[in-house]
Amino acid sequence: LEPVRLVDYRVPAFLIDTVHLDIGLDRTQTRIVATLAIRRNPASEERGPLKLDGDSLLFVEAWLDGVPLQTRDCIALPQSFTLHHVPEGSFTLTIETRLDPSANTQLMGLYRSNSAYCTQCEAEGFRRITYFLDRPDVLSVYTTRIEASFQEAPALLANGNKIEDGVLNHGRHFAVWHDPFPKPSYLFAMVAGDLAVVRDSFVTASGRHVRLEIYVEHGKESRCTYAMDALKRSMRWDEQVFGREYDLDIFMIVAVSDFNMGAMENKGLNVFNDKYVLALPETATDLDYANIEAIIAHEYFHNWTGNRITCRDWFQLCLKEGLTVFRDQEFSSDQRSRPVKRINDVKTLRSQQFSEDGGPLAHPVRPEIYNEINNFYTATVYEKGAEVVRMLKTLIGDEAFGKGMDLYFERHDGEAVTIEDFIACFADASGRDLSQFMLWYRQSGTPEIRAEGVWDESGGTYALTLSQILPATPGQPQKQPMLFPIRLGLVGVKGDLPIRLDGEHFDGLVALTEPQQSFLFSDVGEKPVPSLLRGFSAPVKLAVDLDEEALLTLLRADSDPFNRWQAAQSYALKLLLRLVKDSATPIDPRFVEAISGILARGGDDPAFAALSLALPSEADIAREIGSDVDPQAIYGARTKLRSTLGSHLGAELLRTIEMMSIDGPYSPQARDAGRRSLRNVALELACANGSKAALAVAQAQFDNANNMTDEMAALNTLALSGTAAGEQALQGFRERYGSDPLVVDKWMSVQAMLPHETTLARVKDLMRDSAFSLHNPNRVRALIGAFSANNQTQFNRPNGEGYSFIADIILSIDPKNPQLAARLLVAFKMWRSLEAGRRALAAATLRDIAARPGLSRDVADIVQRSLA
Ligand code: B3K
Ligand code: ZN
Repeated sequence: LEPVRLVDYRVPAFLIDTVHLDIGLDRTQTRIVATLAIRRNPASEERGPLKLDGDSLLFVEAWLDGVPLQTRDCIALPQSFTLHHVPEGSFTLTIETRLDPSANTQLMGLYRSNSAYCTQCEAEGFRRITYFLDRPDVLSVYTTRIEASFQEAPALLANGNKIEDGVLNHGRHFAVWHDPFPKPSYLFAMVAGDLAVVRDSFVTASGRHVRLEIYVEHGKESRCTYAMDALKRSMRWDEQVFGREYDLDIFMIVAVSDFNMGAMENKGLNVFNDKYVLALPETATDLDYANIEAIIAHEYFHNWTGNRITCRDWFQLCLKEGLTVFRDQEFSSDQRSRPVKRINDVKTLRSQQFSEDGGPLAHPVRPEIYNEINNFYTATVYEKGAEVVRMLKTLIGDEAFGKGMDLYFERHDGEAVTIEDFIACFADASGRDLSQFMLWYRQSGTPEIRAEGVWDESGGTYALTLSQILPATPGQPQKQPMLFPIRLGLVGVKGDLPIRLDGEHFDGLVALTEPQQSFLFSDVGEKPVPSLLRGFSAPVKLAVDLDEEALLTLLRADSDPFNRWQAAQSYALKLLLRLVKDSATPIDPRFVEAISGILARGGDDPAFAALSLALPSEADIAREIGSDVDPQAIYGARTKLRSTLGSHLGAELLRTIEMMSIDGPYSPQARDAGRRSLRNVALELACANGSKAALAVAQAQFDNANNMTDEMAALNTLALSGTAAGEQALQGFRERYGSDPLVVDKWMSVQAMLPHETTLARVKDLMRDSAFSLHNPNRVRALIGAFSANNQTQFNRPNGEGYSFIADIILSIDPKNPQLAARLLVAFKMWRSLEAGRRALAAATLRDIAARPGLSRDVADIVQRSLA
């Protein structure tokens, strides 16, 4: 593999001011004629020939300023096009290529999904359509003419505004789209097909009218209502909170069923995985609704953070992704409950990002080297990238952060920039030196913060010592001390103590900049419990020795909701770790009592209570143990704690289930979703000891639910019980929803995640189900991905069968869709922390994959880094 390095960045030797694309659609013989207005980049020293990127292209012909090029003038290969003698000044280069969209199984470039044509260009898919300087710092104004059979593709869409359309001979028609905003090639998109459209409109703050259109398969129109509503709320929110207005006359979203990721922010024409657009109460869960809201917002917000201001190179991916995730998190917090959103985001961060950062695939938020850029759309770039923006806001304060954002938009609109450019805006706005802060972009690994406190009763002081430990990560044995915003408070029996730091009223925030630092708080009249890292103010592992009593104090009296939740988690984790070591450890009655207390107060904030009741996951426990992990022992410990809680709290759980039931029609709003989540967590716990009464409640819920959230929760609980009723429910569900792929995906996932001995055989059976296909990423992720990523005991079967099963699937998908195959392979990211037997089997499986000839770059890169 040939790595690409940040230090090798050079400005482009040529600029492409305009692009005219002429696309003649045909299922197997699509004709592309690209006319590029090119000139040498005055900022570049390079004087050589013009070399354009290509990927598997079939060249037909080329013209220079309208004159056909001879074979001696240029070399056209599948992977590149070179023009030897470049004219002085501006010139036009016209290149014709042929594509076979039907044969495109990678889902990059121009491909077919069901009966529609669509494109995906980020990161390097445009070069699969035509030869180009396919890099994000080449910004061009695009005009796209699409021609197709009217019957096959009545809808012809591309970026920008439609400037012309018309009817042609032989049943063909055309449309011309013009996008006035210069953009990099990765934001190009084109869609054509026989699609239904749902229309709405939006008036911007300055009074401009914008047409909104969502395109879906015929018959799915009624499933777009929520997405459209989320879009309008996103547009308003970005005006109100970031002062950003939409800029074209039309904004379109297309839902397709074959898509490698969640969605894509192409200028004015977002393309979505249909899973993140389509929703009806009877087909989508509360989580689906929340995801739709967040992803619609995320892609829309990219219009400013990503599109108007884009990345100079792919190393800067977090410039747009970390910032846009931060923005969508803030949006969801404002639309729903801020503490609940924060807890959920931290759960995702810990499960996805901390595990990545602690294993062989660890990389900085801004990587400095890559083999395959598609493998860097990671939790580190996205989720940790968002945490870095959040920390910046915490450090410099809301006002300076707002000014910094305004400055960023003002200074860099229309440019392709770097993280340094971004951070400079905040340094300028706040007057702060942010050079140490930059280490968050450069140093990989999850820092550990150790805290120790000493209370001096007679002097009424509390000395808190914080130290930072920065573990070695791939390629980074040594690290420099980093800057951490630590929100904290001291909590007494009745709540937060009003304390002073260095004689001043303490505002709740300290900055840790040294390897070790002490802070002396005064006015501490009673023995305090430190509440550290409030709101999870930095993405770190916190090591602080709090005993059970201290955790109970926080759980009861901390003013910070995140740390109240964290106290319950930490308590459960303490218990679980003891149970993993010794399964005979008795369950601490104070914990059961605390859970009972959470149940009793559940009605105050059901969503929050539900999160507090949910025990740390098997993966959470594994991460905490860190090495020589035995997934079966973890499962056993967690099962024992769940069933003990179920037995001790049976009556209270049933009461909560009853209290949280909702009369009337389904609403996806946070209030009702919170009640359902508490009800369903309680249901799962109540059934954990096999209680007949509780299982009967689950059965009734399964039979009578008026929404997919409750139906799925009941199905999951029944299936987990391993009873005949569970099997019957699974069968009934399949019969009920057989024709709805997105719902059948859920049914597949539930079964793939069952922690039962029979699950692997079941998954193999399900692969023969008519609804399954190895070609569709959603199907593969629902069944195979759910098994490998979310079934700790069965994926990690002690005999290695789980590993070899996944390896075979990866190898069979790789030739068709390398991105999908590489994603599945990431399931091995924690292999080094397993106990010796499983570790050896996982290593053997990885080595076997690595030894196969003809691996894609995507898979080769992941497997090599995993083994390094
Ligand atoms: N920018 C796209 C991701 C593209 C992934 C390419 N392999 C979606 C998003 O983050 O909004
Ligand atoms: Zn994004």
